[in-house]
Amino acid sequence: MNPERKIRLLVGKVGLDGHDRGAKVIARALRDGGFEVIYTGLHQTPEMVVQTAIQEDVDALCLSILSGAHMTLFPRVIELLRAQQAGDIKILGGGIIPDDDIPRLKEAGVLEIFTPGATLTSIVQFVRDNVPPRHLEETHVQGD
Ligand code: B12
Repeated sequence: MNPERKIRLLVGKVGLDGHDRGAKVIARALRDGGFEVIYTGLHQTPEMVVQTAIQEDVDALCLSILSGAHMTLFPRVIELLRAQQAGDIKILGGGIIPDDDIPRLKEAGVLEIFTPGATLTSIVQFVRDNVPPRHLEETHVQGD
């Protein structure tokens, strides 16, 4: 693997939530920020999003949830990632998420949550500072 490769991100929408404006805004901002971005589209199951994240070998999964189902969907996604030895994929989240839920989501394994008013610059900077490439150990050439 090329150690210079761009950080790869999956922007995902899980559940019945039809609010996709924020996800699209975030996907565009991250792409403009220099990352490789894949967007799942609406109405994915946690299983589908996790499968895509693994197949696309992303460094972080960026979930946008405005439906109120975050306390069910985030932990389920994390559980599925860990079950498939992909628990090192970072999870970022955003959307309509009450302040009281944020510490509990972080305890469950979400790296950071961004709510309405978060600037796109701060989100891009957070990814730069906190999402390292996975699989760095694979950069060793056999015989080294
Ligand atoms: C526009 C809107 C709609 C549009 C959606 C259009 C679309 N294609 O997205 C329409 C009219 C379709 C709609 C419908 C409904 N809506 Co509506 N909608 C809104 C509204 C007014 C704005 C959402 C928005 O687009 N904001 C602009 C984007 C850019 O902001 P954002 O998504 O919040 O993203 C920012 C941050 O949250 C963060 N972020 C978001 N995701 C992510 C992800 C990552 C990884 C990161 C890092 C950051 C991040 O970064 C962004 C920049 O700051 C909100 C109220 C509000 N003020 O938020 C209600 C709101 C979300 N809707 C609500 C509801 C209830 C509904 C309906 C159920 C209403 C109904 N009874 O029919 C339906 C559900 C439809 C469905 N199938 O899901 C509620 C949700 C309540 C809750 N979760 O507790 C809200 C909060 C209104 C309210 N105050 O009650 N809605």
